[in-house]
Amino acid sequence: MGYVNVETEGAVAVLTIDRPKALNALNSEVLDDLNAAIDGLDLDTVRCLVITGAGDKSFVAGADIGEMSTLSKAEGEAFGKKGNDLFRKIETLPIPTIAAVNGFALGGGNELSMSCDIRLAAENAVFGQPETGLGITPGFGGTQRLARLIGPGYAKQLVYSARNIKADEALRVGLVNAVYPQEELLPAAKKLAATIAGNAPIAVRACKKAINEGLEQNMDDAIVTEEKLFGSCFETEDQRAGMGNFLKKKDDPTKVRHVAFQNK
Ligand code: DAK
Repeated sequence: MGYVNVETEGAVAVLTIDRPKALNALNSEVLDDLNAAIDGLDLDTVRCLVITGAGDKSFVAGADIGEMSTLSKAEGEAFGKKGNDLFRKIETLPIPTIAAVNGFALGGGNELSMSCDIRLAAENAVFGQPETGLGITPGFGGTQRLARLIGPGYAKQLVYSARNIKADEALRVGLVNAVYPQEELLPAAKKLAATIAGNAPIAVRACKKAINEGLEQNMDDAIVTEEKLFGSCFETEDQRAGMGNFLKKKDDPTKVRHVAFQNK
């Protein structure tokens, strides 16, 4: 697909945004290609998704400033909606998502990484919301997701000041989960994705839903959300296989039995 390469290894899919001449900046075509790539995933077989950028310099250097510079108010709103609809689709995708941030993650790039469940970074990664320096607000959910992820105080400081931060600071404030040397980043992301994909898919999906939906609710309602999703795992083949495996292991503690979960 034009600006997005899709590679599937077992139950893990890797989407690579590939627009090197603009450091993988998001123009309308890249957004369309990313949307089509996500729609094209076979969620019966793919159990975890990794999103990364081509090359070793940039994840995504933001929304395309050239394209945005001439937008009218109405066009700006439409562009914002296109990105927001896509990022929300990624955020609510039933399967877990990992952003492997291999360089600049600025503006829309940071916002894309934040629409994923987990962020892993290369040592050269740079994060930021530079929009106020460009005369605009973050437009793809940056004000909302950054504040939820790292807390309003630090998010406000970064958004108001338009200051970029390096991987070590991103790790310290909890924006990323881990930092790797550049060449180890994608293998580490794929390894984590494979670990996640090896667990019971119905349960993993239910956990994602429980965490995402519960965070939008008060604790009483959130606990009910969890109860329902917990209940939904029962009578599945995966629940029977997973618990059965544990009980069998108890009979023979020297044997480690791997469960091949069926997603049923
Ligand atoms: N857009 C378009 N082209 C970009 C780009 C971008 N965001 N970032 C880099 N490029 C292009 C450069 O123009 C250059 O192209 P040529 O001149 O070679 O043709 C090429 O990529 C290489 O970049 P540099 O030569 O600048 O490379 P350096 O290593 O010197 O610098 C840099 C790398 C990432 C520090 C620098 O390129 C940079 O500052 N880029 C801009 C980063 C940025 O400000 N990103 C945030 C964009 S704002 C909204 C919807 C969405 C948004 C807002 C509102 N609504 C509609 C409500 C989102 C906004 C953003 O994402």
